[in-house]
Amino acid sequence: MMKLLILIVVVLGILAVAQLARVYELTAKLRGKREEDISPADNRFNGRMMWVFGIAYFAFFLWLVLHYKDKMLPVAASEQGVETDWLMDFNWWILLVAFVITNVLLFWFSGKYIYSKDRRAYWQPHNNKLELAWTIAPAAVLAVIIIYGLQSWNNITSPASPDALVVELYARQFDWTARYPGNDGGLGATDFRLINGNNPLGIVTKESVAERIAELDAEINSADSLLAHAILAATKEHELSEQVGRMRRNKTRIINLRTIMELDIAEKGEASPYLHGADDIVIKEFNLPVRKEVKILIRSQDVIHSAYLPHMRIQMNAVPGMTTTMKMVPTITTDSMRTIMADQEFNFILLCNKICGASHYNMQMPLVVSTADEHKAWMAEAMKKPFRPMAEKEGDDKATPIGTTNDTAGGCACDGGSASLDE
Ligand SMILES: [Cu+2]
Repeated sequence: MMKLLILIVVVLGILAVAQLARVYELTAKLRGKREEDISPADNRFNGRMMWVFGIAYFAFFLWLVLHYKDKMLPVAASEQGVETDWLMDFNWWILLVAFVITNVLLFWFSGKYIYSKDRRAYWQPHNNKLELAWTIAPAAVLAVIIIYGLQSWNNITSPASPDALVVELYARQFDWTARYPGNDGGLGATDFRLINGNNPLGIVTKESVAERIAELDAEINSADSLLAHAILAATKEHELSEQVGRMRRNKTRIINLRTIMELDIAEKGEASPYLHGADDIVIKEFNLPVRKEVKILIRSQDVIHSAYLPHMRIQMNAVPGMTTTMKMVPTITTDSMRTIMADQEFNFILLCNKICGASHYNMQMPLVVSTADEHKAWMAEAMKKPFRPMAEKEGDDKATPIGTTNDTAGGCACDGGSASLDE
């Protein structure tokens, strides 16, 4: 109701001003005054109003800064975040200086140099020195910003040290899964063709390859017998035989993968990534030890997502078909941050920062930063837990659009999306 009243007042106000302007125009006409004739008093009034507006403008700017100060992100909780904040503040200061100088001059000059009959404007068609100055000054400032920015970027994307903790974040519509290396200290190889309910990240091991081949065999057999014995509509029959063709091609590729795996193991022995997957910890929790460098590997199953940790000030796209990476060193534990924020419910958060579909807004996972000992205990606990298949996540299937891996029309939870991607 209040809003409606305000709206009515505003509309009536605008109408009143319009009517006043109209009255002014008519009286001016009656007095035989031309519209282009502007008296020195008018000029002076407009000049003063430019000053008044300038002051109001800066006052409003100051109010905005102070009012929304506490709505900003809290202190950066990683080494990289501190540097990113420096870079951001550096940019703000440059902007602030340019903003104040240009706007003070704009309003001051408009008020001061109002039209006067006795004054002629200075005509300066060209000035090389001036041109040079205002080209070089911004170029130099930009160069500094770019060099500084590249340095910060390298600090996040350059190779991590060999003893960094490695964690993989796996994105799909619409959740995150984390993968930690097990006791062998290395992450296993992955292949999207192996993705199924038991192996949501497609980790390649001898067992998972055998399991997937057996699964495909069973599906091919049942589809074949359906084709041989059931009476089907022509379109359905066509669809089904296409599907069998896809599954057969998929199987061939997995058999190729098996050969590659065997050759790699024969060549590299224990160092082969195909031997490291069996003990990987696949988990719907994200836990990092404080003050330890972490190398984050990021993959996506379906569309482009983006792993964003606002409190750490880092972000990297998750791109299907490739692994992206970033590194950071968390510096504040969740507990300390709760004290800093005076909020016992506070949690660091991993967000998806790329609009990736209907439930994008809810694609998130809390991050717990703990002490080294707490993290060790958490890892020990995590190793014991069997992985809870992704499909159990409540309400998930409703939000998943057609064409992703939940599309079971292909008869298999993993075939529809991946097979069509390949052909
Ligand atoms: Cu997403």
